[in-house]
Amino acid sequence: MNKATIKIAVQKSGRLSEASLDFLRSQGLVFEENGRSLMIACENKPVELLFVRDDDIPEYVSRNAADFGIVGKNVFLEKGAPANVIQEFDFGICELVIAVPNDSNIKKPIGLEGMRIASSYPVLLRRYLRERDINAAIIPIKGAVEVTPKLNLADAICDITQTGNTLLENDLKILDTVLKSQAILISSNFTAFNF
Ligand code: PRT
Ligand code: ZN
Repeated sequence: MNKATIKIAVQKSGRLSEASLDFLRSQGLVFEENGRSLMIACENKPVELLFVRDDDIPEYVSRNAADFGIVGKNVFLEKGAPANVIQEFDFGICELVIAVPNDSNIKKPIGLEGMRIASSYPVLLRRYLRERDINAAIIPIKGAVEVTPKLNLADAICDITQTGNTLLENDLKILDTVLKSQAILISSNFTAFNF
C-alpha cells in the first residue's frame, strides 16, 4: 500500500454515514461508495476511506491505522483513545442525558444516590457521578436502554437523545444533561509526522 495515502475512517452504516460522506465530497474527494466495501480508494486523490463501526473509529485513529476519522463526540470521549479533535460538525447533534420514569421519586441528580442507572456510556456516566459525589450502580447495557426502568432493571438511564421521542414513548423524562454532542473530525497523533 502506498505510504503517502491518507486513510479516513467513517461510519459504515448509521446515523453519521451519509453526512460524513457528504462532507468528504464537499472537500473535493471523488469516490463511489457501494455499501459493501470496507475500504475504497478515492478516484482523484491519494485518499482511502475505511468503512467501520463508529465505536471502532477512535481506536483506528489513535493507533494510526487511520489518519482521520469522523465520529460522535460521545463515542470519542467514552472510548478515551488519544487523538486530536480538528473540527466540530453541525450534524450528529444529540445529547447524552440522564432520564428517569415520569413517576419517579428522583427529582434532582443527588436523588440518584444508591440507585441503579443503565447506560451504554459507563465511562462518561462514572465521571458525571464522581464529579457530583454520587454513589450509584452503573448497569452496562448496549442497546434499548430506555426499556430498562420498565423491566425494573434500572431506576434511571443515561443514554443519547435527539428528538426526545424515544424517552417520551418509554414514559421517561430528562433529569440532567451529561454531554452535548455532535460529529467531530479527529486525527491521529502520528499524522503530523507522516506528511
Ligand atoms: O453500527 P454502528 O456501531 O456503527 O452504529 P450505532 O448503532 O452504534 O450508532 P448510530 O448510527 O445509531 O449513531 C451514531 C452516532 O450518531 C451516535 O454515536 C451519536 O453521536 C449520533 N446520534 C445522533 C445518535 C442519535 N442522534 C440518536 N438519536 N445516536 C443514537 N441515537 C439513538 C438514541 O439513543 C435513541 O435510542 O436514537 C434513538 C432515538 O432518539 P430520539 O431521541 O430521536 O427518539
Ligand atoms: Zn456503534
